Amino acid sequence: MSLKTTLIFAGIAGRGFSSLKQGMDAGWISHGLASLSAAAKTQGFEIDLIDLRALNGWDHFREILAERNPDVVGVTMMSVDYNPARQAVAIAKEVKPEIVTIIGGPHVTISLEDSLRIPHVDYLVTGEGEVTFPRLLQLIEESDAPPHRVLRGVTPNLDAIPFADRDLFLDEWRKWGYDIDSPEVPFVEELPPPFATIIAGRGCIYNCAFCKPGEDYLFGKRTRRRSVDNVIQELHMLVDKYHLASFMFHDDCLTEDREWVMEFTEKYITEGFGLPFFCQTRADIVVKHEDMVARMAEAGLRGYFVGFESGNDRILKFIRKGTTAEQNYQAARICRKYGIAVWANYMLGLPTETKEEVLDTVRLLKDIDPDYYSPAFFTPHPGTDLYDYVVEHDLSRITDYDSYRRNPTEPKIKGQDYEFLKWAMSESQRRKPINAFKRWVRHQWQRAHRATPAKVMRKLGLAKAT
Ligand code: B12
Repeated sequence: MSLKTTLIFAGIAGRGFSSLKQGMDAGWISHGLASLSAAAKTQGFEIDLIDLRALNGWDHFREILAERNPDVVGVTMMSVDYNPARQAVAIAKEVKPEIVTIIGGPHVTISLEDSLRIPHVDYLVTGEGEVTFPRLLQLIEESDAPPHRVLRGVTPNLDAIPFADRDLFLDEWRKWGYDIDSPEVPFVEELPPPFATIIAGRGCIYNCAFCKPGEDYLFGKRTRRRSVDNVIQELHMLVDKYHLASFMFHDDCLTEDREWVMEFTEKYITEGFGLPFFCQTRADIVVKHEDMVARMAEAGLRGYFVGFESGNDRILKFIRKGTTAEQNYQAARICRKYGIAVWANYMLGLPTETKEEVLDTVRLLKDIDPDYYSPAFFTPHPGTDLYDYVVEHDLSRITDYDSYRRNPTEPKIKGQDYEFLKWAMSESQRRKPINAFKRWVRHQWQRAHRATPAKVMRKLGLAKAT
């Protein structure tokens, strides 16, 4: 086939150009693009990548694009990527007016009307792209392009699509002199390189008002998970090909499916993997399924991302989290019991939230003493019920797409005192001296003994040897 397609990763809203390898925003692949690439390559298409994080500016992009001279560009975008994605499309048409431009990703799906206003876009694909993107390339190649600009992606069978094309990113990064010894950049000491992220399923059964219904438009209301065997096969491939030493699941809430987790951990143990990993969970699940937590720790789980969100029950109810402050406290205790590091996700400055309620969250964080803090100023994202609430009540202070980025730097909504929130955010991360000391001892001990929770449990006779 002669059609040449360049995929463009425009994720520079956070750290800008020349940012590759700086933290998770700039050190991880886009599974969306890696999966589209794998699907299109399997059908014989020639695909490469331009990752804006590796370039030094827009002139550099212009130069590289002219050199590559693709027939088609495909750009992915979250809402936060709107400005660089729009700019990339405009430059592509400027460099080569006959180029075909296609955009897709969460923003296109969730805010289609807004995306339709982006100039110079030939096709917009909503939903998932593994089936529809190669089909569209085929039609473009046969000069039989569809008459409609908007195509709804056909939902793929997750076991039938090829594994994410990690080399799409690695090969590109290497071209720019980045010495890559790990498919992706590890971000915590529990997960040594070579490290990779992996996705076992798409969608989430919960209904949090800061996320839903937006994500349902992308993946549907229910979660679709790959079979355990398919995920195990990918892990074998990652170990063989990249000597994988640790990984994390990107799934919104891997632990929502207890049956899947039990089957996975059983096979993971039987097949002798033993690699440490992290995944996302919820406080209520940890509390209700302590046996599953224990099993995961035995298998190699070293850390949970927990969406604690708040230490106040009214706020937890307001955001439809479906958990309680008490469950947050209990979940942290259970994690500690099994030696599982806690990565605490939480938000400050929600609509209607009072200073007293913010202080409940500060207290929660001080008490649970997480290993890692991941705070945010509440940010209303298009397509979510809380976004609609903010619009209805005229509360938004977001004036540009760049403000959807992580790492709170600026006010997001009216009615909140951001000086106070900044103080609360730093106070929430100030450890009590006793906790700082306990943490230091724990880390020294783990380092000295190269101990994983699973090894410690086996030593203490709390788990079977594998
Ligand atoms: C991993 C992840 C991250 C990683 C990003 C890693 C990376 N390099 O991309 C990190 C942790 C850095 C991150 C950060 C943020 N994230 Co995030 N993240 C995710 C998560 C959990 C998984 C993404 C993923 O890999 N999905 C699986 C792949 C296969 O799906 P996909 O990317 O959507 O791609 C498919 C389709 O969209 C489509 N498609 C995508 N691109 C294209 C392009 C073309 C041409 C076509 C045809 C099709 C197509 O086909 C793909 C295959 O089916 C999602 C939730 C989720 N479950 O998806 C949130 C999600 C994408 N993140 C979100 C948000 C809000 C953020 C933050 C803004 C949060 C914050 N305030 O800090 C930051 C922004 C970071 C920044 N750039 O500054 C939102 C986006 C909502 C929106 N309206 O844009 C999501 C949907 C979560 C949610 N429900 O709120 N995130």
